[in-house]
Amino acid sequence: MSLREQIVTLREEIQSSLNGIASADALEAFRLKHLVRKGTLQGLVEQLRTVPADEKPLVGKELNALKALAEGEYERLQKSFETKAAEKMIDVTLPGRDSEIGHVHLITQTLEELKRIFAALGFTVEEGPEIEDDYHNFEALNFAPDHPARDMQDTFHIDDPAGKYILRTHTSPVQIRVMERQKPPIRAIVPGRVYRNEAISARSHSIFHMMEGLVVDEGVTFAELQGTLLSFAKQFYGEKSAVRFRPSYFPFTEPSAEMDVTCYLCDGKGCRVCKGTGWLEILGCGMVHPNVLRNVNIDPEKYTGYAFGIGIERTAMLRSGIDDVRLFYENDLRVMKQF
Ligand code: 2U9
Repeated sequence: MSLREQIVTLREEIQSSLNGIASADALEAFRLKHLVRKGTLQGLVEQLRTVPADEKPLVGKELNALKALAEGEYERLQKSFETKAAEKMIDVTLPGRDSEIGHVHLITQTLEELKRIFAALGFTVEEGPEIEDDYHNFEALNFAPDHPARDMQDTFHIDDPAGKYILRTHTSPVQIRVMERQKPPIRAIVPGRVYRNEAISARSHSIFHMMEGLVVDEGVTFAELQGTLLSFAKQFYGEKSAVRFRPSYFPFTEPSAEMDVTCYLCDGKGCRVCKGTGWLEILGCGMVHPNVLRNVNIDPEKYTGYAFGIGIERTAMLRSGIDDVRLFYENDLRVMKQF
């Protein structure tokens, strides 16, 4: 084979093996075969002596071009393997990356704390369905048939054939179910999610959480309600807290009241949060209406009861300084991480 033919053959071999080089080891094998002093290229260079003088410049040029190609490609591949190796190396001097650990949502934290306080006061925790019927959500609770809360506008209705089901607007139907299956003494709290068809704003949302309480037994009085809720307020808002009761109205309680607690931010002196009054409205309460007891076959002549309801979002907002309920449901980590 003439030297020119050998150059062509070697070029093909070099080119095809360059294409297949995928590791630093393969590249080293390539170098040892072609680029060292006893390698294929140098072997051809040595044969140049045997080429007739008039062909030498051309053949020499071709051989040089092949050498330049092989060496150039070798260097390019070597560099790329070096960068890949460097990228794989771990810099042990860099600070470690913390893995992010999630935590319980502020609404859940608030519910957990309320449950803990009332469990210590002897309350059991009860749960019930979020899809309710009109009877348990309204009728059994002494809502008049034409009460505005029963309006299609205020309540979410389920698209069922009988048109009977709704999303519960409060957790009170659960207490009805508890009394239907259990006779007094009853001492229960009911935390849960409720739904109202309201325009969503900073103050109200179509989904929110509440926790209600119910105590039914012989001889239960408004004084017992006051003592229990004062104990709760001191544990939740601080030992120094005082409470006051203002008359109110709910269909399911009579008499009904709103309970205020002294503003824990200004100790009752008046500030931005309590709007200068020194008091924060924190819950509604009252003595269970005799009609409600009758509806679940509990004799109101023998038994009395009290009940209360706490809005969780409102409670969490008061304590955390969050001023927009929508933030609870947007799950923006910049907000979530603060609580
Ligand atoms: C039964 C009998 C009585 C539950 C009560 C309130 C007062 C009350 C609101 C607080 C803020 C709901 O989240 S909120 O909008 N609740 O003011 N709730 S008494 O009374 C009951 C419940 C069930 C069988």
